[in-house]
Amino acid sequence: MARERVAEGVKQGITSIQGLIAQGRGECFDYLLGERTTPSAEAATKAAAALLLLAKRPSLSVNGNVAALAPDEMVELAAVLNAPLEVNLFHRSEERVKKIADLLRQKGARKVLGEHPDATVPGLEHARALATRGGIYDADVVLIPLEDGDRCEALLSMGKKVIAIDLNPLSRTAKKATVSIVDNILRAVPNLTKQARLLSEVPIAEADRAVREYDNERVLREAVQEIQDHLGAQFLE
Ligand code: PTJ
Repeated sequence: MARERVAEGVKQGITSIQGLIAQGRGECFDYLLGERTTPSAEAATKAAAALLLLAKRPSLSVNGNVAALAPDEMVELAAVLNAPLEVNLFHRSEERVKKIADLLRQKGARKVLGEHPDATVPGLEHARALATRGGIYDADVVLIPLEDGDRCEALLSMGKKVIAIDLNPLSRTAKKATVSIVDNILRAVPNLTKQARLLSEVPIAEADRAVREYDNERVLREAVQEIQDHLGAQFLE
């Protein structure tokens, strides 16, 4: 089903052709993880929700794969956090930016940025550096699902906290991000919304603690161990 959504995204001009390769890689890692939300991903999701709730200016990045796979889910998360969605493409074309922005608005998004970038992220080649003030450019916490390593590092260099959603626990993005959710975006974003709702109903100290106690390197080691355990269990069957 997810593969069909991404293929349809390419046909509609929403997803890049390279997005198909990213989808294939994601499917492979999801298979290795057992196509489930693991305990380490749960822990990362709670810390990510806490970071987003504590943020002064959270911002959510949307690319062609995210728009094909989870547009409704991203719009709902943005509403719960009262955060803007920003279309931010690696293989940028103005036409694709507009199609994705239109799709998000059609799904009910209140604030969609990215069509009129007015700033650049230092350290990236021009088209890939484009960002918007009031969105990713001056956000303190940015959610980057299915993102490449250079962009993740460039945002961190600006002093931002970066939350990645990436099924590959060995990717540069996952290793560098402040919080890496090693889970399928289809499961991760609804879980993130649920956690954000739960945390917003308890004292703020709970969110503070979730952030303070979080250790991304430990979570990534656990994700790799979860893959090994899952594969080991396959051989025992
Ligand atoms: O729309 P654009 O032009 O911005 O391009 C978007 C892609 C995704 C093509 C671009 O950012 C890219 O090339 O990304 P990468 O370097 O292929 O990284 C994508 C990462 O997302 C890989 O580590 C995949 O394993 C992971 N991934 C793929 N599908 C999913 C996923 N992670 C979570 N959920 C998925 N469904």
